[in-house]
Amino acid sequence: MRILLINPPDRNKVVENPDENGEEFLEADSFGDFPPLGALYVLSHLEAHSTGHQLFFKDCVAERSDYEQLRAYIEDIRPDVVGITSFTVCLMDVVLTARLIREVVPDVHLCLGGHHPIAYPKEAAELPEFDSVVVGEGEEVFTELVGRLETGRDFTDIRGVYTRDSIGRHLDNPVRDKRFLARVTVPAAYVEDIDALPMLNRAYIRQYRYHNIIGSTDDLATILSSRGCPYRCTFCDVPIKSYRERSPAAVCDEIEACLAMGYKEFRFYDDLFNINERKVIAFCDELDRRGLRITWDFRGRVNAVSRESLVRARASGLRMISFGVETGSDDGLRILKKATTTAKIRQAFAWCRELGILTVADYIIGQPFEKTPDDIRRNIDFLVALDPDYAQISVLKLYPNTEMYDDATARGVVAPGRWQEFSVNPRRDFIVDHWNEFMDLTTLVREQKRAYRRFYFRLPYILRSVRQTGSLYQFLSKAKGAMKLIKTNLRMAG
Ligand code: B12
Ligand code: SF4
Repeated sequence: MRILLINPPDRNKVVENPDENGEEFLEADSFGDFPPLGALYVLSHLEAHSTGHQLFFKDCVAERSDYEQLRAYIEDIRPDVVGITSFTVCLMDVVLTARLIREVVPDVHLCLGGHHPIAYPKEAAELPEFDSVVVGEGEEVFTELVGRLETGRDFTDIRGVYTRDSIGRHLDNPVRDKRFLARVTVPAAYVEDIDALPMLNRAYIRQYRYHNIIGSTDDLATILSSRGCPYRCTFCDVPIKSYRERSPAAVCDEIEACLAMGYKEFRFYDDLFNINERKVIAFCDELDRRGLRITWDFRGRVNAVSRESLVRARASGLRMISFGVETGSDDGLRILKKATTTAKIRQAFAWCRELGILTVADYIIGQPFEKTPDDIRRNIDFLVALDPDYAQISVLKLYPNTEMYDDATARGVVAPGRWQEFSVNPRRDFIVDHWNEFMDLTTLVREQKRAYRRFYFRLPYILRSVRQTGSLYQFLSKAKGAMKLIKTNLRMAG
C-alpha cells in the first residue's frame, strides 16, 4: 500500500493573540520551524515493522505549502492510507486537508492522530471526514491498523483506535487512565517501553531546514529523551502524565545518527528534560564516554537543577535552557502549583549566568491573580530583574482538562462546552478562552506587547545581546525578531 503521514498546512490556525487588526501578534512560525516528531515516530515504527509498503512523509508547515500544492502532491502519489497529525487550534486545516485528499482519492483510508484526538476523542471520532482516529501514542497501533487494512480485517478492537461508531461503545463507561490527563476517557494507545521504539528515520525530513529563532544554527534536530510529566501545574494540559525515560545510550545513538546526517544542533523537546540531577549527569556521562561534542539545549524546571548538574552539562556542550518561570511572585507560583519559589528561580538563573549557559524565561500574563494592567507590569518587573537572555511572554490560555479551566468554569469566566463545539465545527474566528474576568483580550495582548518591548528594548540588554551574537544565523534571527517588535511598536504608536 501507499501510505502517507502528513502534517497539514496551518493556514487557518485559530488566532490566539489578536492584534489591533485581528491578526496574530505572534505567529506560530515566529519562533522557528520544528519537526512533527510524533508523526515521524509513527512512520518510523511502521517502516521498521512492516514490509511491502511505499511510505511518504510531508510537512506542509515547514514547506509553507498551500492547498493547491497539496492537491498536486496527492494527485501525484495517490495514497491508499493517510495518517494526519493534528493540533486542536489547527483543526480547520486538518479537516480541509482530509476533504481535499478524499476528493482526489475517494477510496483512501483517512486516519486522524496527534494532539487533537487525545484532547477530544469523542468529537474527533465523530468528524465525518475520517475513517478512523487514534487516541494516544500511535506507533504500535497505527502499524497494527495498516496490517488490518491490508487484509481487510476489522480494526476496532485495537486499543486506542476508533471509528465514529465504535467509540460509542466506550462513552457510557468512561475510563480513568492515570497515565493521561483526565480528559482521555476512552482506552488510549500507550507505549510502555519507549526505548524499544525504532530510531526515528530522519531521511523523511532531511530536506527541511528546521530551526529555532533563538538557536545557534539553521539546521536543528529536535529530540526526546523522555515522555510525559508528573507535575500538576494548574494551567498545563500536557497530555501524558506518566513519565518514561529513554536510556542515555539510546539517546546518544540517535544523536550519532543525526550527526552522521549533518545536523548541527540539538533541542530536547521533552516536557521536562531535567526531572532530576541524576538523569542530566547520566546523559552527559554518555556524551563524554563517546566523545560527542554537540551544541544542545533543553526545556526544564528550576527546582530540579543543581549547580553540579549545570557544570557537567555546560562542559558537555549545553548552550541554553528554557525554564517555565511563568510568574514572578511566590503567591502566584503557589496558586499555579509550580512547586517552586522565586528564590529557586533566581538561583537557577544566577548559576546559568555564572556558567555561561543562556537562559529563556517562559512567562505567562493574564493570570487570575493579575487584576489590573499594573499587576501585570509589576509581574514583569520580576522578569526584567531576572534578566534572562530571552523571554517568551504568552497570554494565559484556558485549556479544558486543567485545574485552571475548572476554576474558570466554576466562576463563570468561561462558558463550558465551547471547545467541544469548536471540535465538531471548527472555524478560524474561534476565540481561545482567556481569564477575562478582570481584563479583556485586547488589553491582555496590549500588555503582552508592552512587556515584550520593555524586556527587549533595554540598552544594556541590547548591548549584551550584540556581544553574544556568534553567527550570521543568530544575527539575522535577532534582527528579524527586533524588526517584528519595532513594527508592532510603530503600529501601537500610530
Ligand atoms: C514540540 C511541541 C511543539 C513544537 C513542534 C510541534 C510538532 N509539530 O510536533 C512547536 C513549537 C512547533 C509547537 C507548536 C505549537 N504547539 Co506544541 N507542543 C510540543 C510538545 C512540547 C511536544 C510534542 C512532541 O513532540 N511530543 C512527543 C511525541 C512523540 O508525541 P506526540 O507529538 O503526541 O505524537 C504521538 C501521538 O500524538 C500520536 N500521533 C501524532 N501524530 C499522529 C498521526 C497519526 C496518523 C497517528 C496514528 C498518531 C499520531 O503518536 C505519536 C507518537 O506516540 C507538546 C507537549 C506534549 N508533550 O505533547 C506541545 C503541544 C503538542 N503543543 C500544543 C500547542 C497548543 C501548540 C501551539 C498551538 C502553541 C501556540 N499557541 O502556538 C502551536 C501550534 C503549532 C502550529 N502548527 O500552529 C498543545 C496541543 C494541544 C492540542 N490539543 O492541540 C501541546 C499538547 C501542549 C500544550 N498544551 O502546549 N509545539
Ligand atoms: S507546565 Fe511543565 S512542569 Fe508543569 S505540568 Fe506542564 S510540562 Fe509539567
